[in-house]
Amino acid sequence: MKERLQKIKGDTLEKIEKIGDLADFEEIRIKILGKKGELTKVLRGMGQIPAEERPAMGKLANEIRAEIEEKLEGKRKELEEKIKKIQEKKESIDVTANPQTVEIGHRHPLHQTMEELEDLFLSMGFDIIDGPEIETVENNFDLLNSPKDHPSRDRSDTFYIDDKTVLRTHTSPVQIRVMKSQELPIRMVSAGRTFRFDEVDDTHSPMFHQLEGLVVDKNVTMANLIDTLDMFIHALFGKDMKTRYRPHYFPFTEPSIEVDVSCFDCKGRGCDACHYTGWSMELLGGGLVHPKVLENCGIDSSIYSGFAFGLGVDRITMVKHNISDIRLLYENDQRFLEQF
Ligand code: FA5
Repeated sequence: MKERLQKIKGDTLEKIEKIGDLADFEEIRIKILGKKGELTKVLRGMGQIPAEERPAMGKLANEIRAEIEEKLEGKRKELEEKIKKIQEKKESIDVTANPQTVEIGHRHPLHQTMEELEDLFLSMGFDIIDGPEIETVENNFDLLNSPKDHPSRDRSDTFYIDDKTVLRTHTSPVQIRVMKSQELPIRMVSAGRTFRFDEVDDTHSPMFHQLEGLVVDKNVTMANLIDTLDMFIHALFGKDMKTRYRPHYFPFTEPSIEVDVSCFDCKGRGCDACHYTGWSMELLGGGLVHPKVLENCGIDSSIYSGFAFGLGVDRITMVKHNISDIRLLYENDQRFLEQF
């Protein structure tokens, strides 16, 4: 019995020394001290040894058990300390480490222009209104006095959803929505996406952006329109920018105009970019709101008049940043976009 106890003690202390983790620890503890453990079995077998040897053997067995328990407890503390250190190392923050650089983006140049335009018109006393990109044919064409046979209504020019619904071809239907629902006088701008079946080239995209402007009040004249447009063009491009107002035709304005600004490259002297005309590409259309459109919205055209305009936001962005091709605005090449 004595030899057996000494062997258990020797083997166990050796194994405890080699314990590497808590799983090993638990395995060894159960193997020796568990219900069916080696030492437990010996202690349970005490009753079978001669009575005179029992006290000495019992004392030895208890001493060995206490020694093993003490060693195990020491090992447990050592393992827990080790785990704590690993955990602390994992969770600690090295304040001297190089910070990871996070690339912060910015608004797309088209949105920058749109916001700049909105701020400008806001400062001139205009309200900012939102309009839907999916419109009724009635608002997009009929109520804007665009006749049934107008080419812009053709299926080859317009994206139809069904016979009564289109992807709006311009922001002008917002005029109808506002005139029908708001009290007079009206002074509003509305910017957003527009869609046309246009062939893609350097100045045309099938999806582009417009900003609509509308003023309805008593005694509104062409002079008010031209003054407002001059003010915004000079605020956006600088006082030296020249403007040219050309007569034009829109079904919903009468009279109608189109507006050009001097070429940004040569400032009007004539160069390759402007084909030696001195003028940039066409930027916007406008005019006095057609009396029929006012009447369509329930406004008495013998008392009220109005002006309206529609700017091409993409083209204004191109002139502003000297961008030669509209496609660059839609390719999302970061090397291009990060310049703005
Ligand atoms: C219109 O869309 C009228 N609704 C503007 C208007 C509003 C007139 C209120 C009178 C009163 P237009 O089709 O010319 O007009 O387009 C206006 C501007 O949008 C153009 O001057 C141009 O700058 C821009 N634009 C037109 N088509 C495209 C296109 N495919 N890609 C990029 N820009 C375009």
